[in-house]
Amino acid sequence: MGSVRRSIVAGVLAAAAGLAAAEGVAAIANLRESPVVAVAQGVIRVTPGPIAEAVIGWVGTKDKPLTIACVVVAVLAIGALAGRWWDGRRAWSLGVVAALVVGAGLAVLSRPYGSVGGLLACAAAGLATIATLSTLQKATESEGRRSFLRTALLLGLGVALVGGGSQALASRHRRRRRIEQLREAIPSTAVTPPPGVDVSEKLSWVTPNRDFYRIDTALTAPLIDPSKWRLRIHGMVDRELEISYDDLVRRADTTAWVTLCCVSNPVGGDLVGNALWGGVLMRELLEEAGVQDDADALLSTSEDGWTCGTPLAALTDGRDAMLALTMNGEPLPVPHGFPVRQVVPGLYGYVSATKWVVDWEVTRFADVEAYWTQRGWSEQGPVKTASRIDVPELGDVIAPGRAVAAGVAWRQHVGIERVEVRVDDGPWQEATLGRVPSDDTWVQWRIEWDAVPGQRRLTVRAVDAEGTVQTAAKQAVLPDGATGHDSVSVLVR
Ligand SMILES: Nc1nc2c(c(=O)[nH]1)N[C@H]1C(S)=C(S)[C@@H](COP(=O)(O)O)O[C@H]1N2
Ligand SMILES: [Mo]
Repeated sequence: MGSVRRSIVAGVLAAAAGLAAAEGVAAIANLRESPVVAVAQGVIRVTPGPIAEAVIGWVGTKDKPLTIACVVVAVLAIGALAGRWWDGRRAWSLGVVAALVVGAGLAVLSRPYGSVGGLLACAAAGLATIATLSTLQKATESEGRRSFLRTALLLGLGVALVGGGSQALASRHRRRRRIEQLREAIPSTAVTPPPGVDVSEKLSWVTPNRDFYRIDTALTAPLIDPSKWRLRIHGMVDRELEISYDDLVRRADTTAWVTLCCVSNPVGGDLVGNALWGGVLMRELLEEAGVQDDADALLSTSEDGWTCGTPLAALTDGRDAMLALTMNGEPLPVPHGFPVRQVVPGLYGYVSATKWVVDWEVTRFADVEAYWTQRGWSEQGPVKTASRIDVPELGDVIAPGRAVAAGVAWRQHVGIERVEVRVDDGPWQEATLGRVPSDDTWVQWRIEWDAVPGQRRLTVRAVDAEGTVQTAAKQAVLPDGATGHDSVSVLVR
């Protein structure tokens, strides 16, 4: 191995040793997240909205592991640089390592639970990196190439052991099991959908919890013990309140079917789901706190520091805006906000559906900016009319004759009056609609059409309960939700 390559290998190995040391300290100190995760969260936080959007559009919900992998690769690459400069430009090399440590330290401090332990883990990473570089250099100097390889292998083994061991030991895994046990101890109830909602055996009007889309900025879902959970209500209120989980359980008297969707859902996309939510109406708590006249916004914050601005009007106008404790009869799954989240019919999730919510500040839109608003998304996020074709699917080959098309349409809290489908550029034909318990859910549609041989394109559009026809104008998801008609091409043969 030439000396250049050797120095790069040494640098990568040293960076890996640093990562392993950081994980080790994080595990021993019971840190909630290691510096790597803190840095990855920092990356997510500073990523501009359009880029975040493009990445989610591209890799979907694999964005989380991908972000962590990018951070690890970047650290190893920077390590390679430090290794390259170790002989000859020592000061530069040390500078690179120091910059990495300081950067990670800042990321740790920027987290809502940044701690001394996190800083120690960063320092340990720096020390391990430098120690590895100097050990490898000494090995090479005293005995040459063979010794370098032997030492590098031994160090590599050590890194793998420490890194792997600390992952296994990490308190997060134990804590996850404990919170999961607490969650499972909460009774569930079986839920049956209202009659007539399903119009096709290929569709499910209820989205089972395990299939429900998940979108959030948390690399690791917050693990909250319900007995320790509190919601603090403050700001422009007559009385500050602090609510416990037991308070909510005692008061929980509302259930409602509500379809939740993401502003990042592209036309035809699946970032939308329908569930029965159970909990406490938000307006009851707001009334108890006494909202002052000139307030117009609720800024809610999650346990991991994500923020959301919701118009107070939507929370107090009588709709089923809820602090939800249950989802389809079960306590909320951890990734969906256990123990408590918000659900507000008619608004996209980013302006309404705070998961792991712990803080309510009654305020004014003029005075605050929430997480996604800071990144270019619209301040207000009413759901736009949307419709989707689920049957047939793209690329399906269909026999000529009578064929079935089916899907869903939604405009929560306004309702869908009609769904129309056309084949190629033919006339719009009215589909049959499934029943719905309220205007707050999606509605299924179904239609039979004459499949004539050839390549055929089906297009769908909805008309909302106000009589407005869903626009064909294509708009991207930024800044306030996509528009345009969903269509699917199939071969009839
Ligand atoms: N704490 C927290 N809550 C959050 C988010 C988040 O990033 N963090 N994302 C919101 C967005 S953008 C959407 S679309 C919904 C998604 O809820 P789900 O993951 O349960 O489907 O949660 C909302 N609540
Ligand atoms: Mo979203």
